[in-house]
Amino acid sequence: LKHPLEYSWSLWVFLNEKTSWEDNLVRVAGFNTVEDFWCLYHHTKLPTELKTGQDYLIFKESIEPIWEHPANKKGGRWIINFDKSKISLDTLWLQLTLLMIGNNLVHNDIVCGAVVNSRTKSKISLWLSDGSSTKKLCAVGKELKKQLGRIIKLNFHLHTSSSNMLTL
Ligand code: M7G
Repeated sequence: LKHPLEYSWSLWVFLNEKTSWEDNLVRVAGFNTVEDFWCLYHHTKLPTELKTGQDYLIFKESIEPIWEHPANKKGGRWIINFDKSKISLDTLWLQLTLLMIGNNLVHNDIVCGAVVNSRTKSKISLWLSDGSSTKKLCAVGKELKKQLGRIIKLNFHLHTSSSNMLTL
């Protein structure tokens, strides 16, 4: 017997090989049990093993990991700034993934997915569907701070804007 997750999820990779942004997005696999997640985890590279410019994206199965998708259109993301000397990108990514797929945050209904960008300055972010409810966004942000160690700062950006909407 496998242990079911509350939602079904997809792992995507952004390959950074093609000219058009969208052509780089590839859905790797789906999972909806704890066991299938770990199987996928052990068969894929760690974020730090990706090439610079590549991303991992884990999203609810019904949501494409793009701003244009209806679930993301009016939403935004918490960008997680952390102390790289105290926690590694790989560890933080795993911790965030487990919180998300385990339904261990708050307002799990507005959680769309999480992204790790392998860059010179790598980033991890959590995408939420409802950018209008400051109360809900902050509740999720505070929960992230409470549950993830070594977070320096959280910045919320709407997908439609590059400016900072909230800081925690
Ligand atoms: P990024 O990969 O999120 O961050 O966005 P980075 O600046 O650290 O690399 C880089 C660029 O990719 C954006 O400026 C857009 O041109 C494109 N891009 C990123 N996202 C997430 C999307 C998206 O959801 N839709 C579209 N159309 N382009 C995107």
